[in-house]
Amino acid sequence: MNPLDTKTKNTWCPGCFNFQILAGVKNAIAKSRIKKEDFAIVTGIGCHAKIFDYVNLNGINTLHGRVLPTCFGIKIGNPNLNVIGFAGDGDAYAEGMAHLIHAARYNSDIKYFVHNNQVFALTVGQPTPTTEIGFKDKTTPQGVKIYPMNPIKLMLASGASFVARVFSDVQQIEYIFKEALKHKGFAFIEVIQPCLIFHPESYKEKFYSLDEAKHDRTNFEQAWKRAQEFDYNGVDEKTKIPLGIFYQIQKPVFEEQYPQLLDLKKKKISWKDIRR
Ligand SMILES: Cc1ncc(C[n+]2csc(CCOP(=O)(O)OP(=O)(O)O)c2C)c(N)n1
Repeated sequence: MNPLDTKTKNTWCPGCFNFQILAGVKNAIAKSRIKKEDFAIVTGIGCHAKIFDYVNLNGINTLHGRVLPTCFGIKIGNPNLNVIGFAGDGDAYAEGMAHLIHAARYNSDIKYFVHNNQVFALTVGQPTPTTEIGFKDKTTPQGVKIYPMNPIKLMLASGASFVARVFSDVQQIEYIFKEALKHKGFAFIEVIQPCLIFHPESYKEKFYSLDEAKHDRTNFEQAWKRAQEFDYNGVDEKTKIPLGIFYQIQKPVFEEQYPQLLDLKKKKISWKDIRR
């Protein structure tokens, strides 16, 4: 058995793209050679959050919308931990929206994966802030009338130091997890994750990868331009959806600016000390 596996019965729908995310995360962690006990994971509430039960790592399955403050609490309690947050788009962009903006500002060394299926899936498919106009469910029989927000633009405007989008594909997750771990600071990763039941759009033929030779990820204007290519409001024959790292710069990291936290880092606290 893989040491990252758990015995919990998996209750995601058969074929759910969350399986791909899970496999990518496990592969990336195994290949990182970082010890299991040096990770902490935090999840919100929703289908995405079940990942907490399927990866054998320490952490907190927190309240809906509160993934980032929980990550931040863990990080400043023990800055040596690699803190990874997983949220749904409802979780991240509705209930947890204010935290997201401040996380980008703080630039604490947290890696944040948003499983964006453009619906509140666990509660059976209500629209979120990234659902397209016209989408119908029982709560919106006339269809959504409010234009969706663009999280990539929001993160750029909020000062995030690492902004990426990938599809829920094992290899893409592995790649971006590795890149995010290398990054010092807050890493925002949006994962396009079709919900087979309530929002099955896969956009597959619309994706293209940002060309690392042509796209300068340190250039804000280029990142902003690429971010505008997909506005989350459905697709037409002209739509192209960029995937990859839009933006990455080095900025002061929250934990490295406070002597108390630097001292804590030197102490190398372990989970055993906390459990005592
Ligand atoms: C504060 C609060 N509001 C609402 C809920 C009810 N609720 C539980 S799961 C969920 C949907 C989660 O959707 P999302 O975050 O997009 O994750 P997904 O299920 O799509 O992975 C909601 C609204 C809750 N648990 N707490």
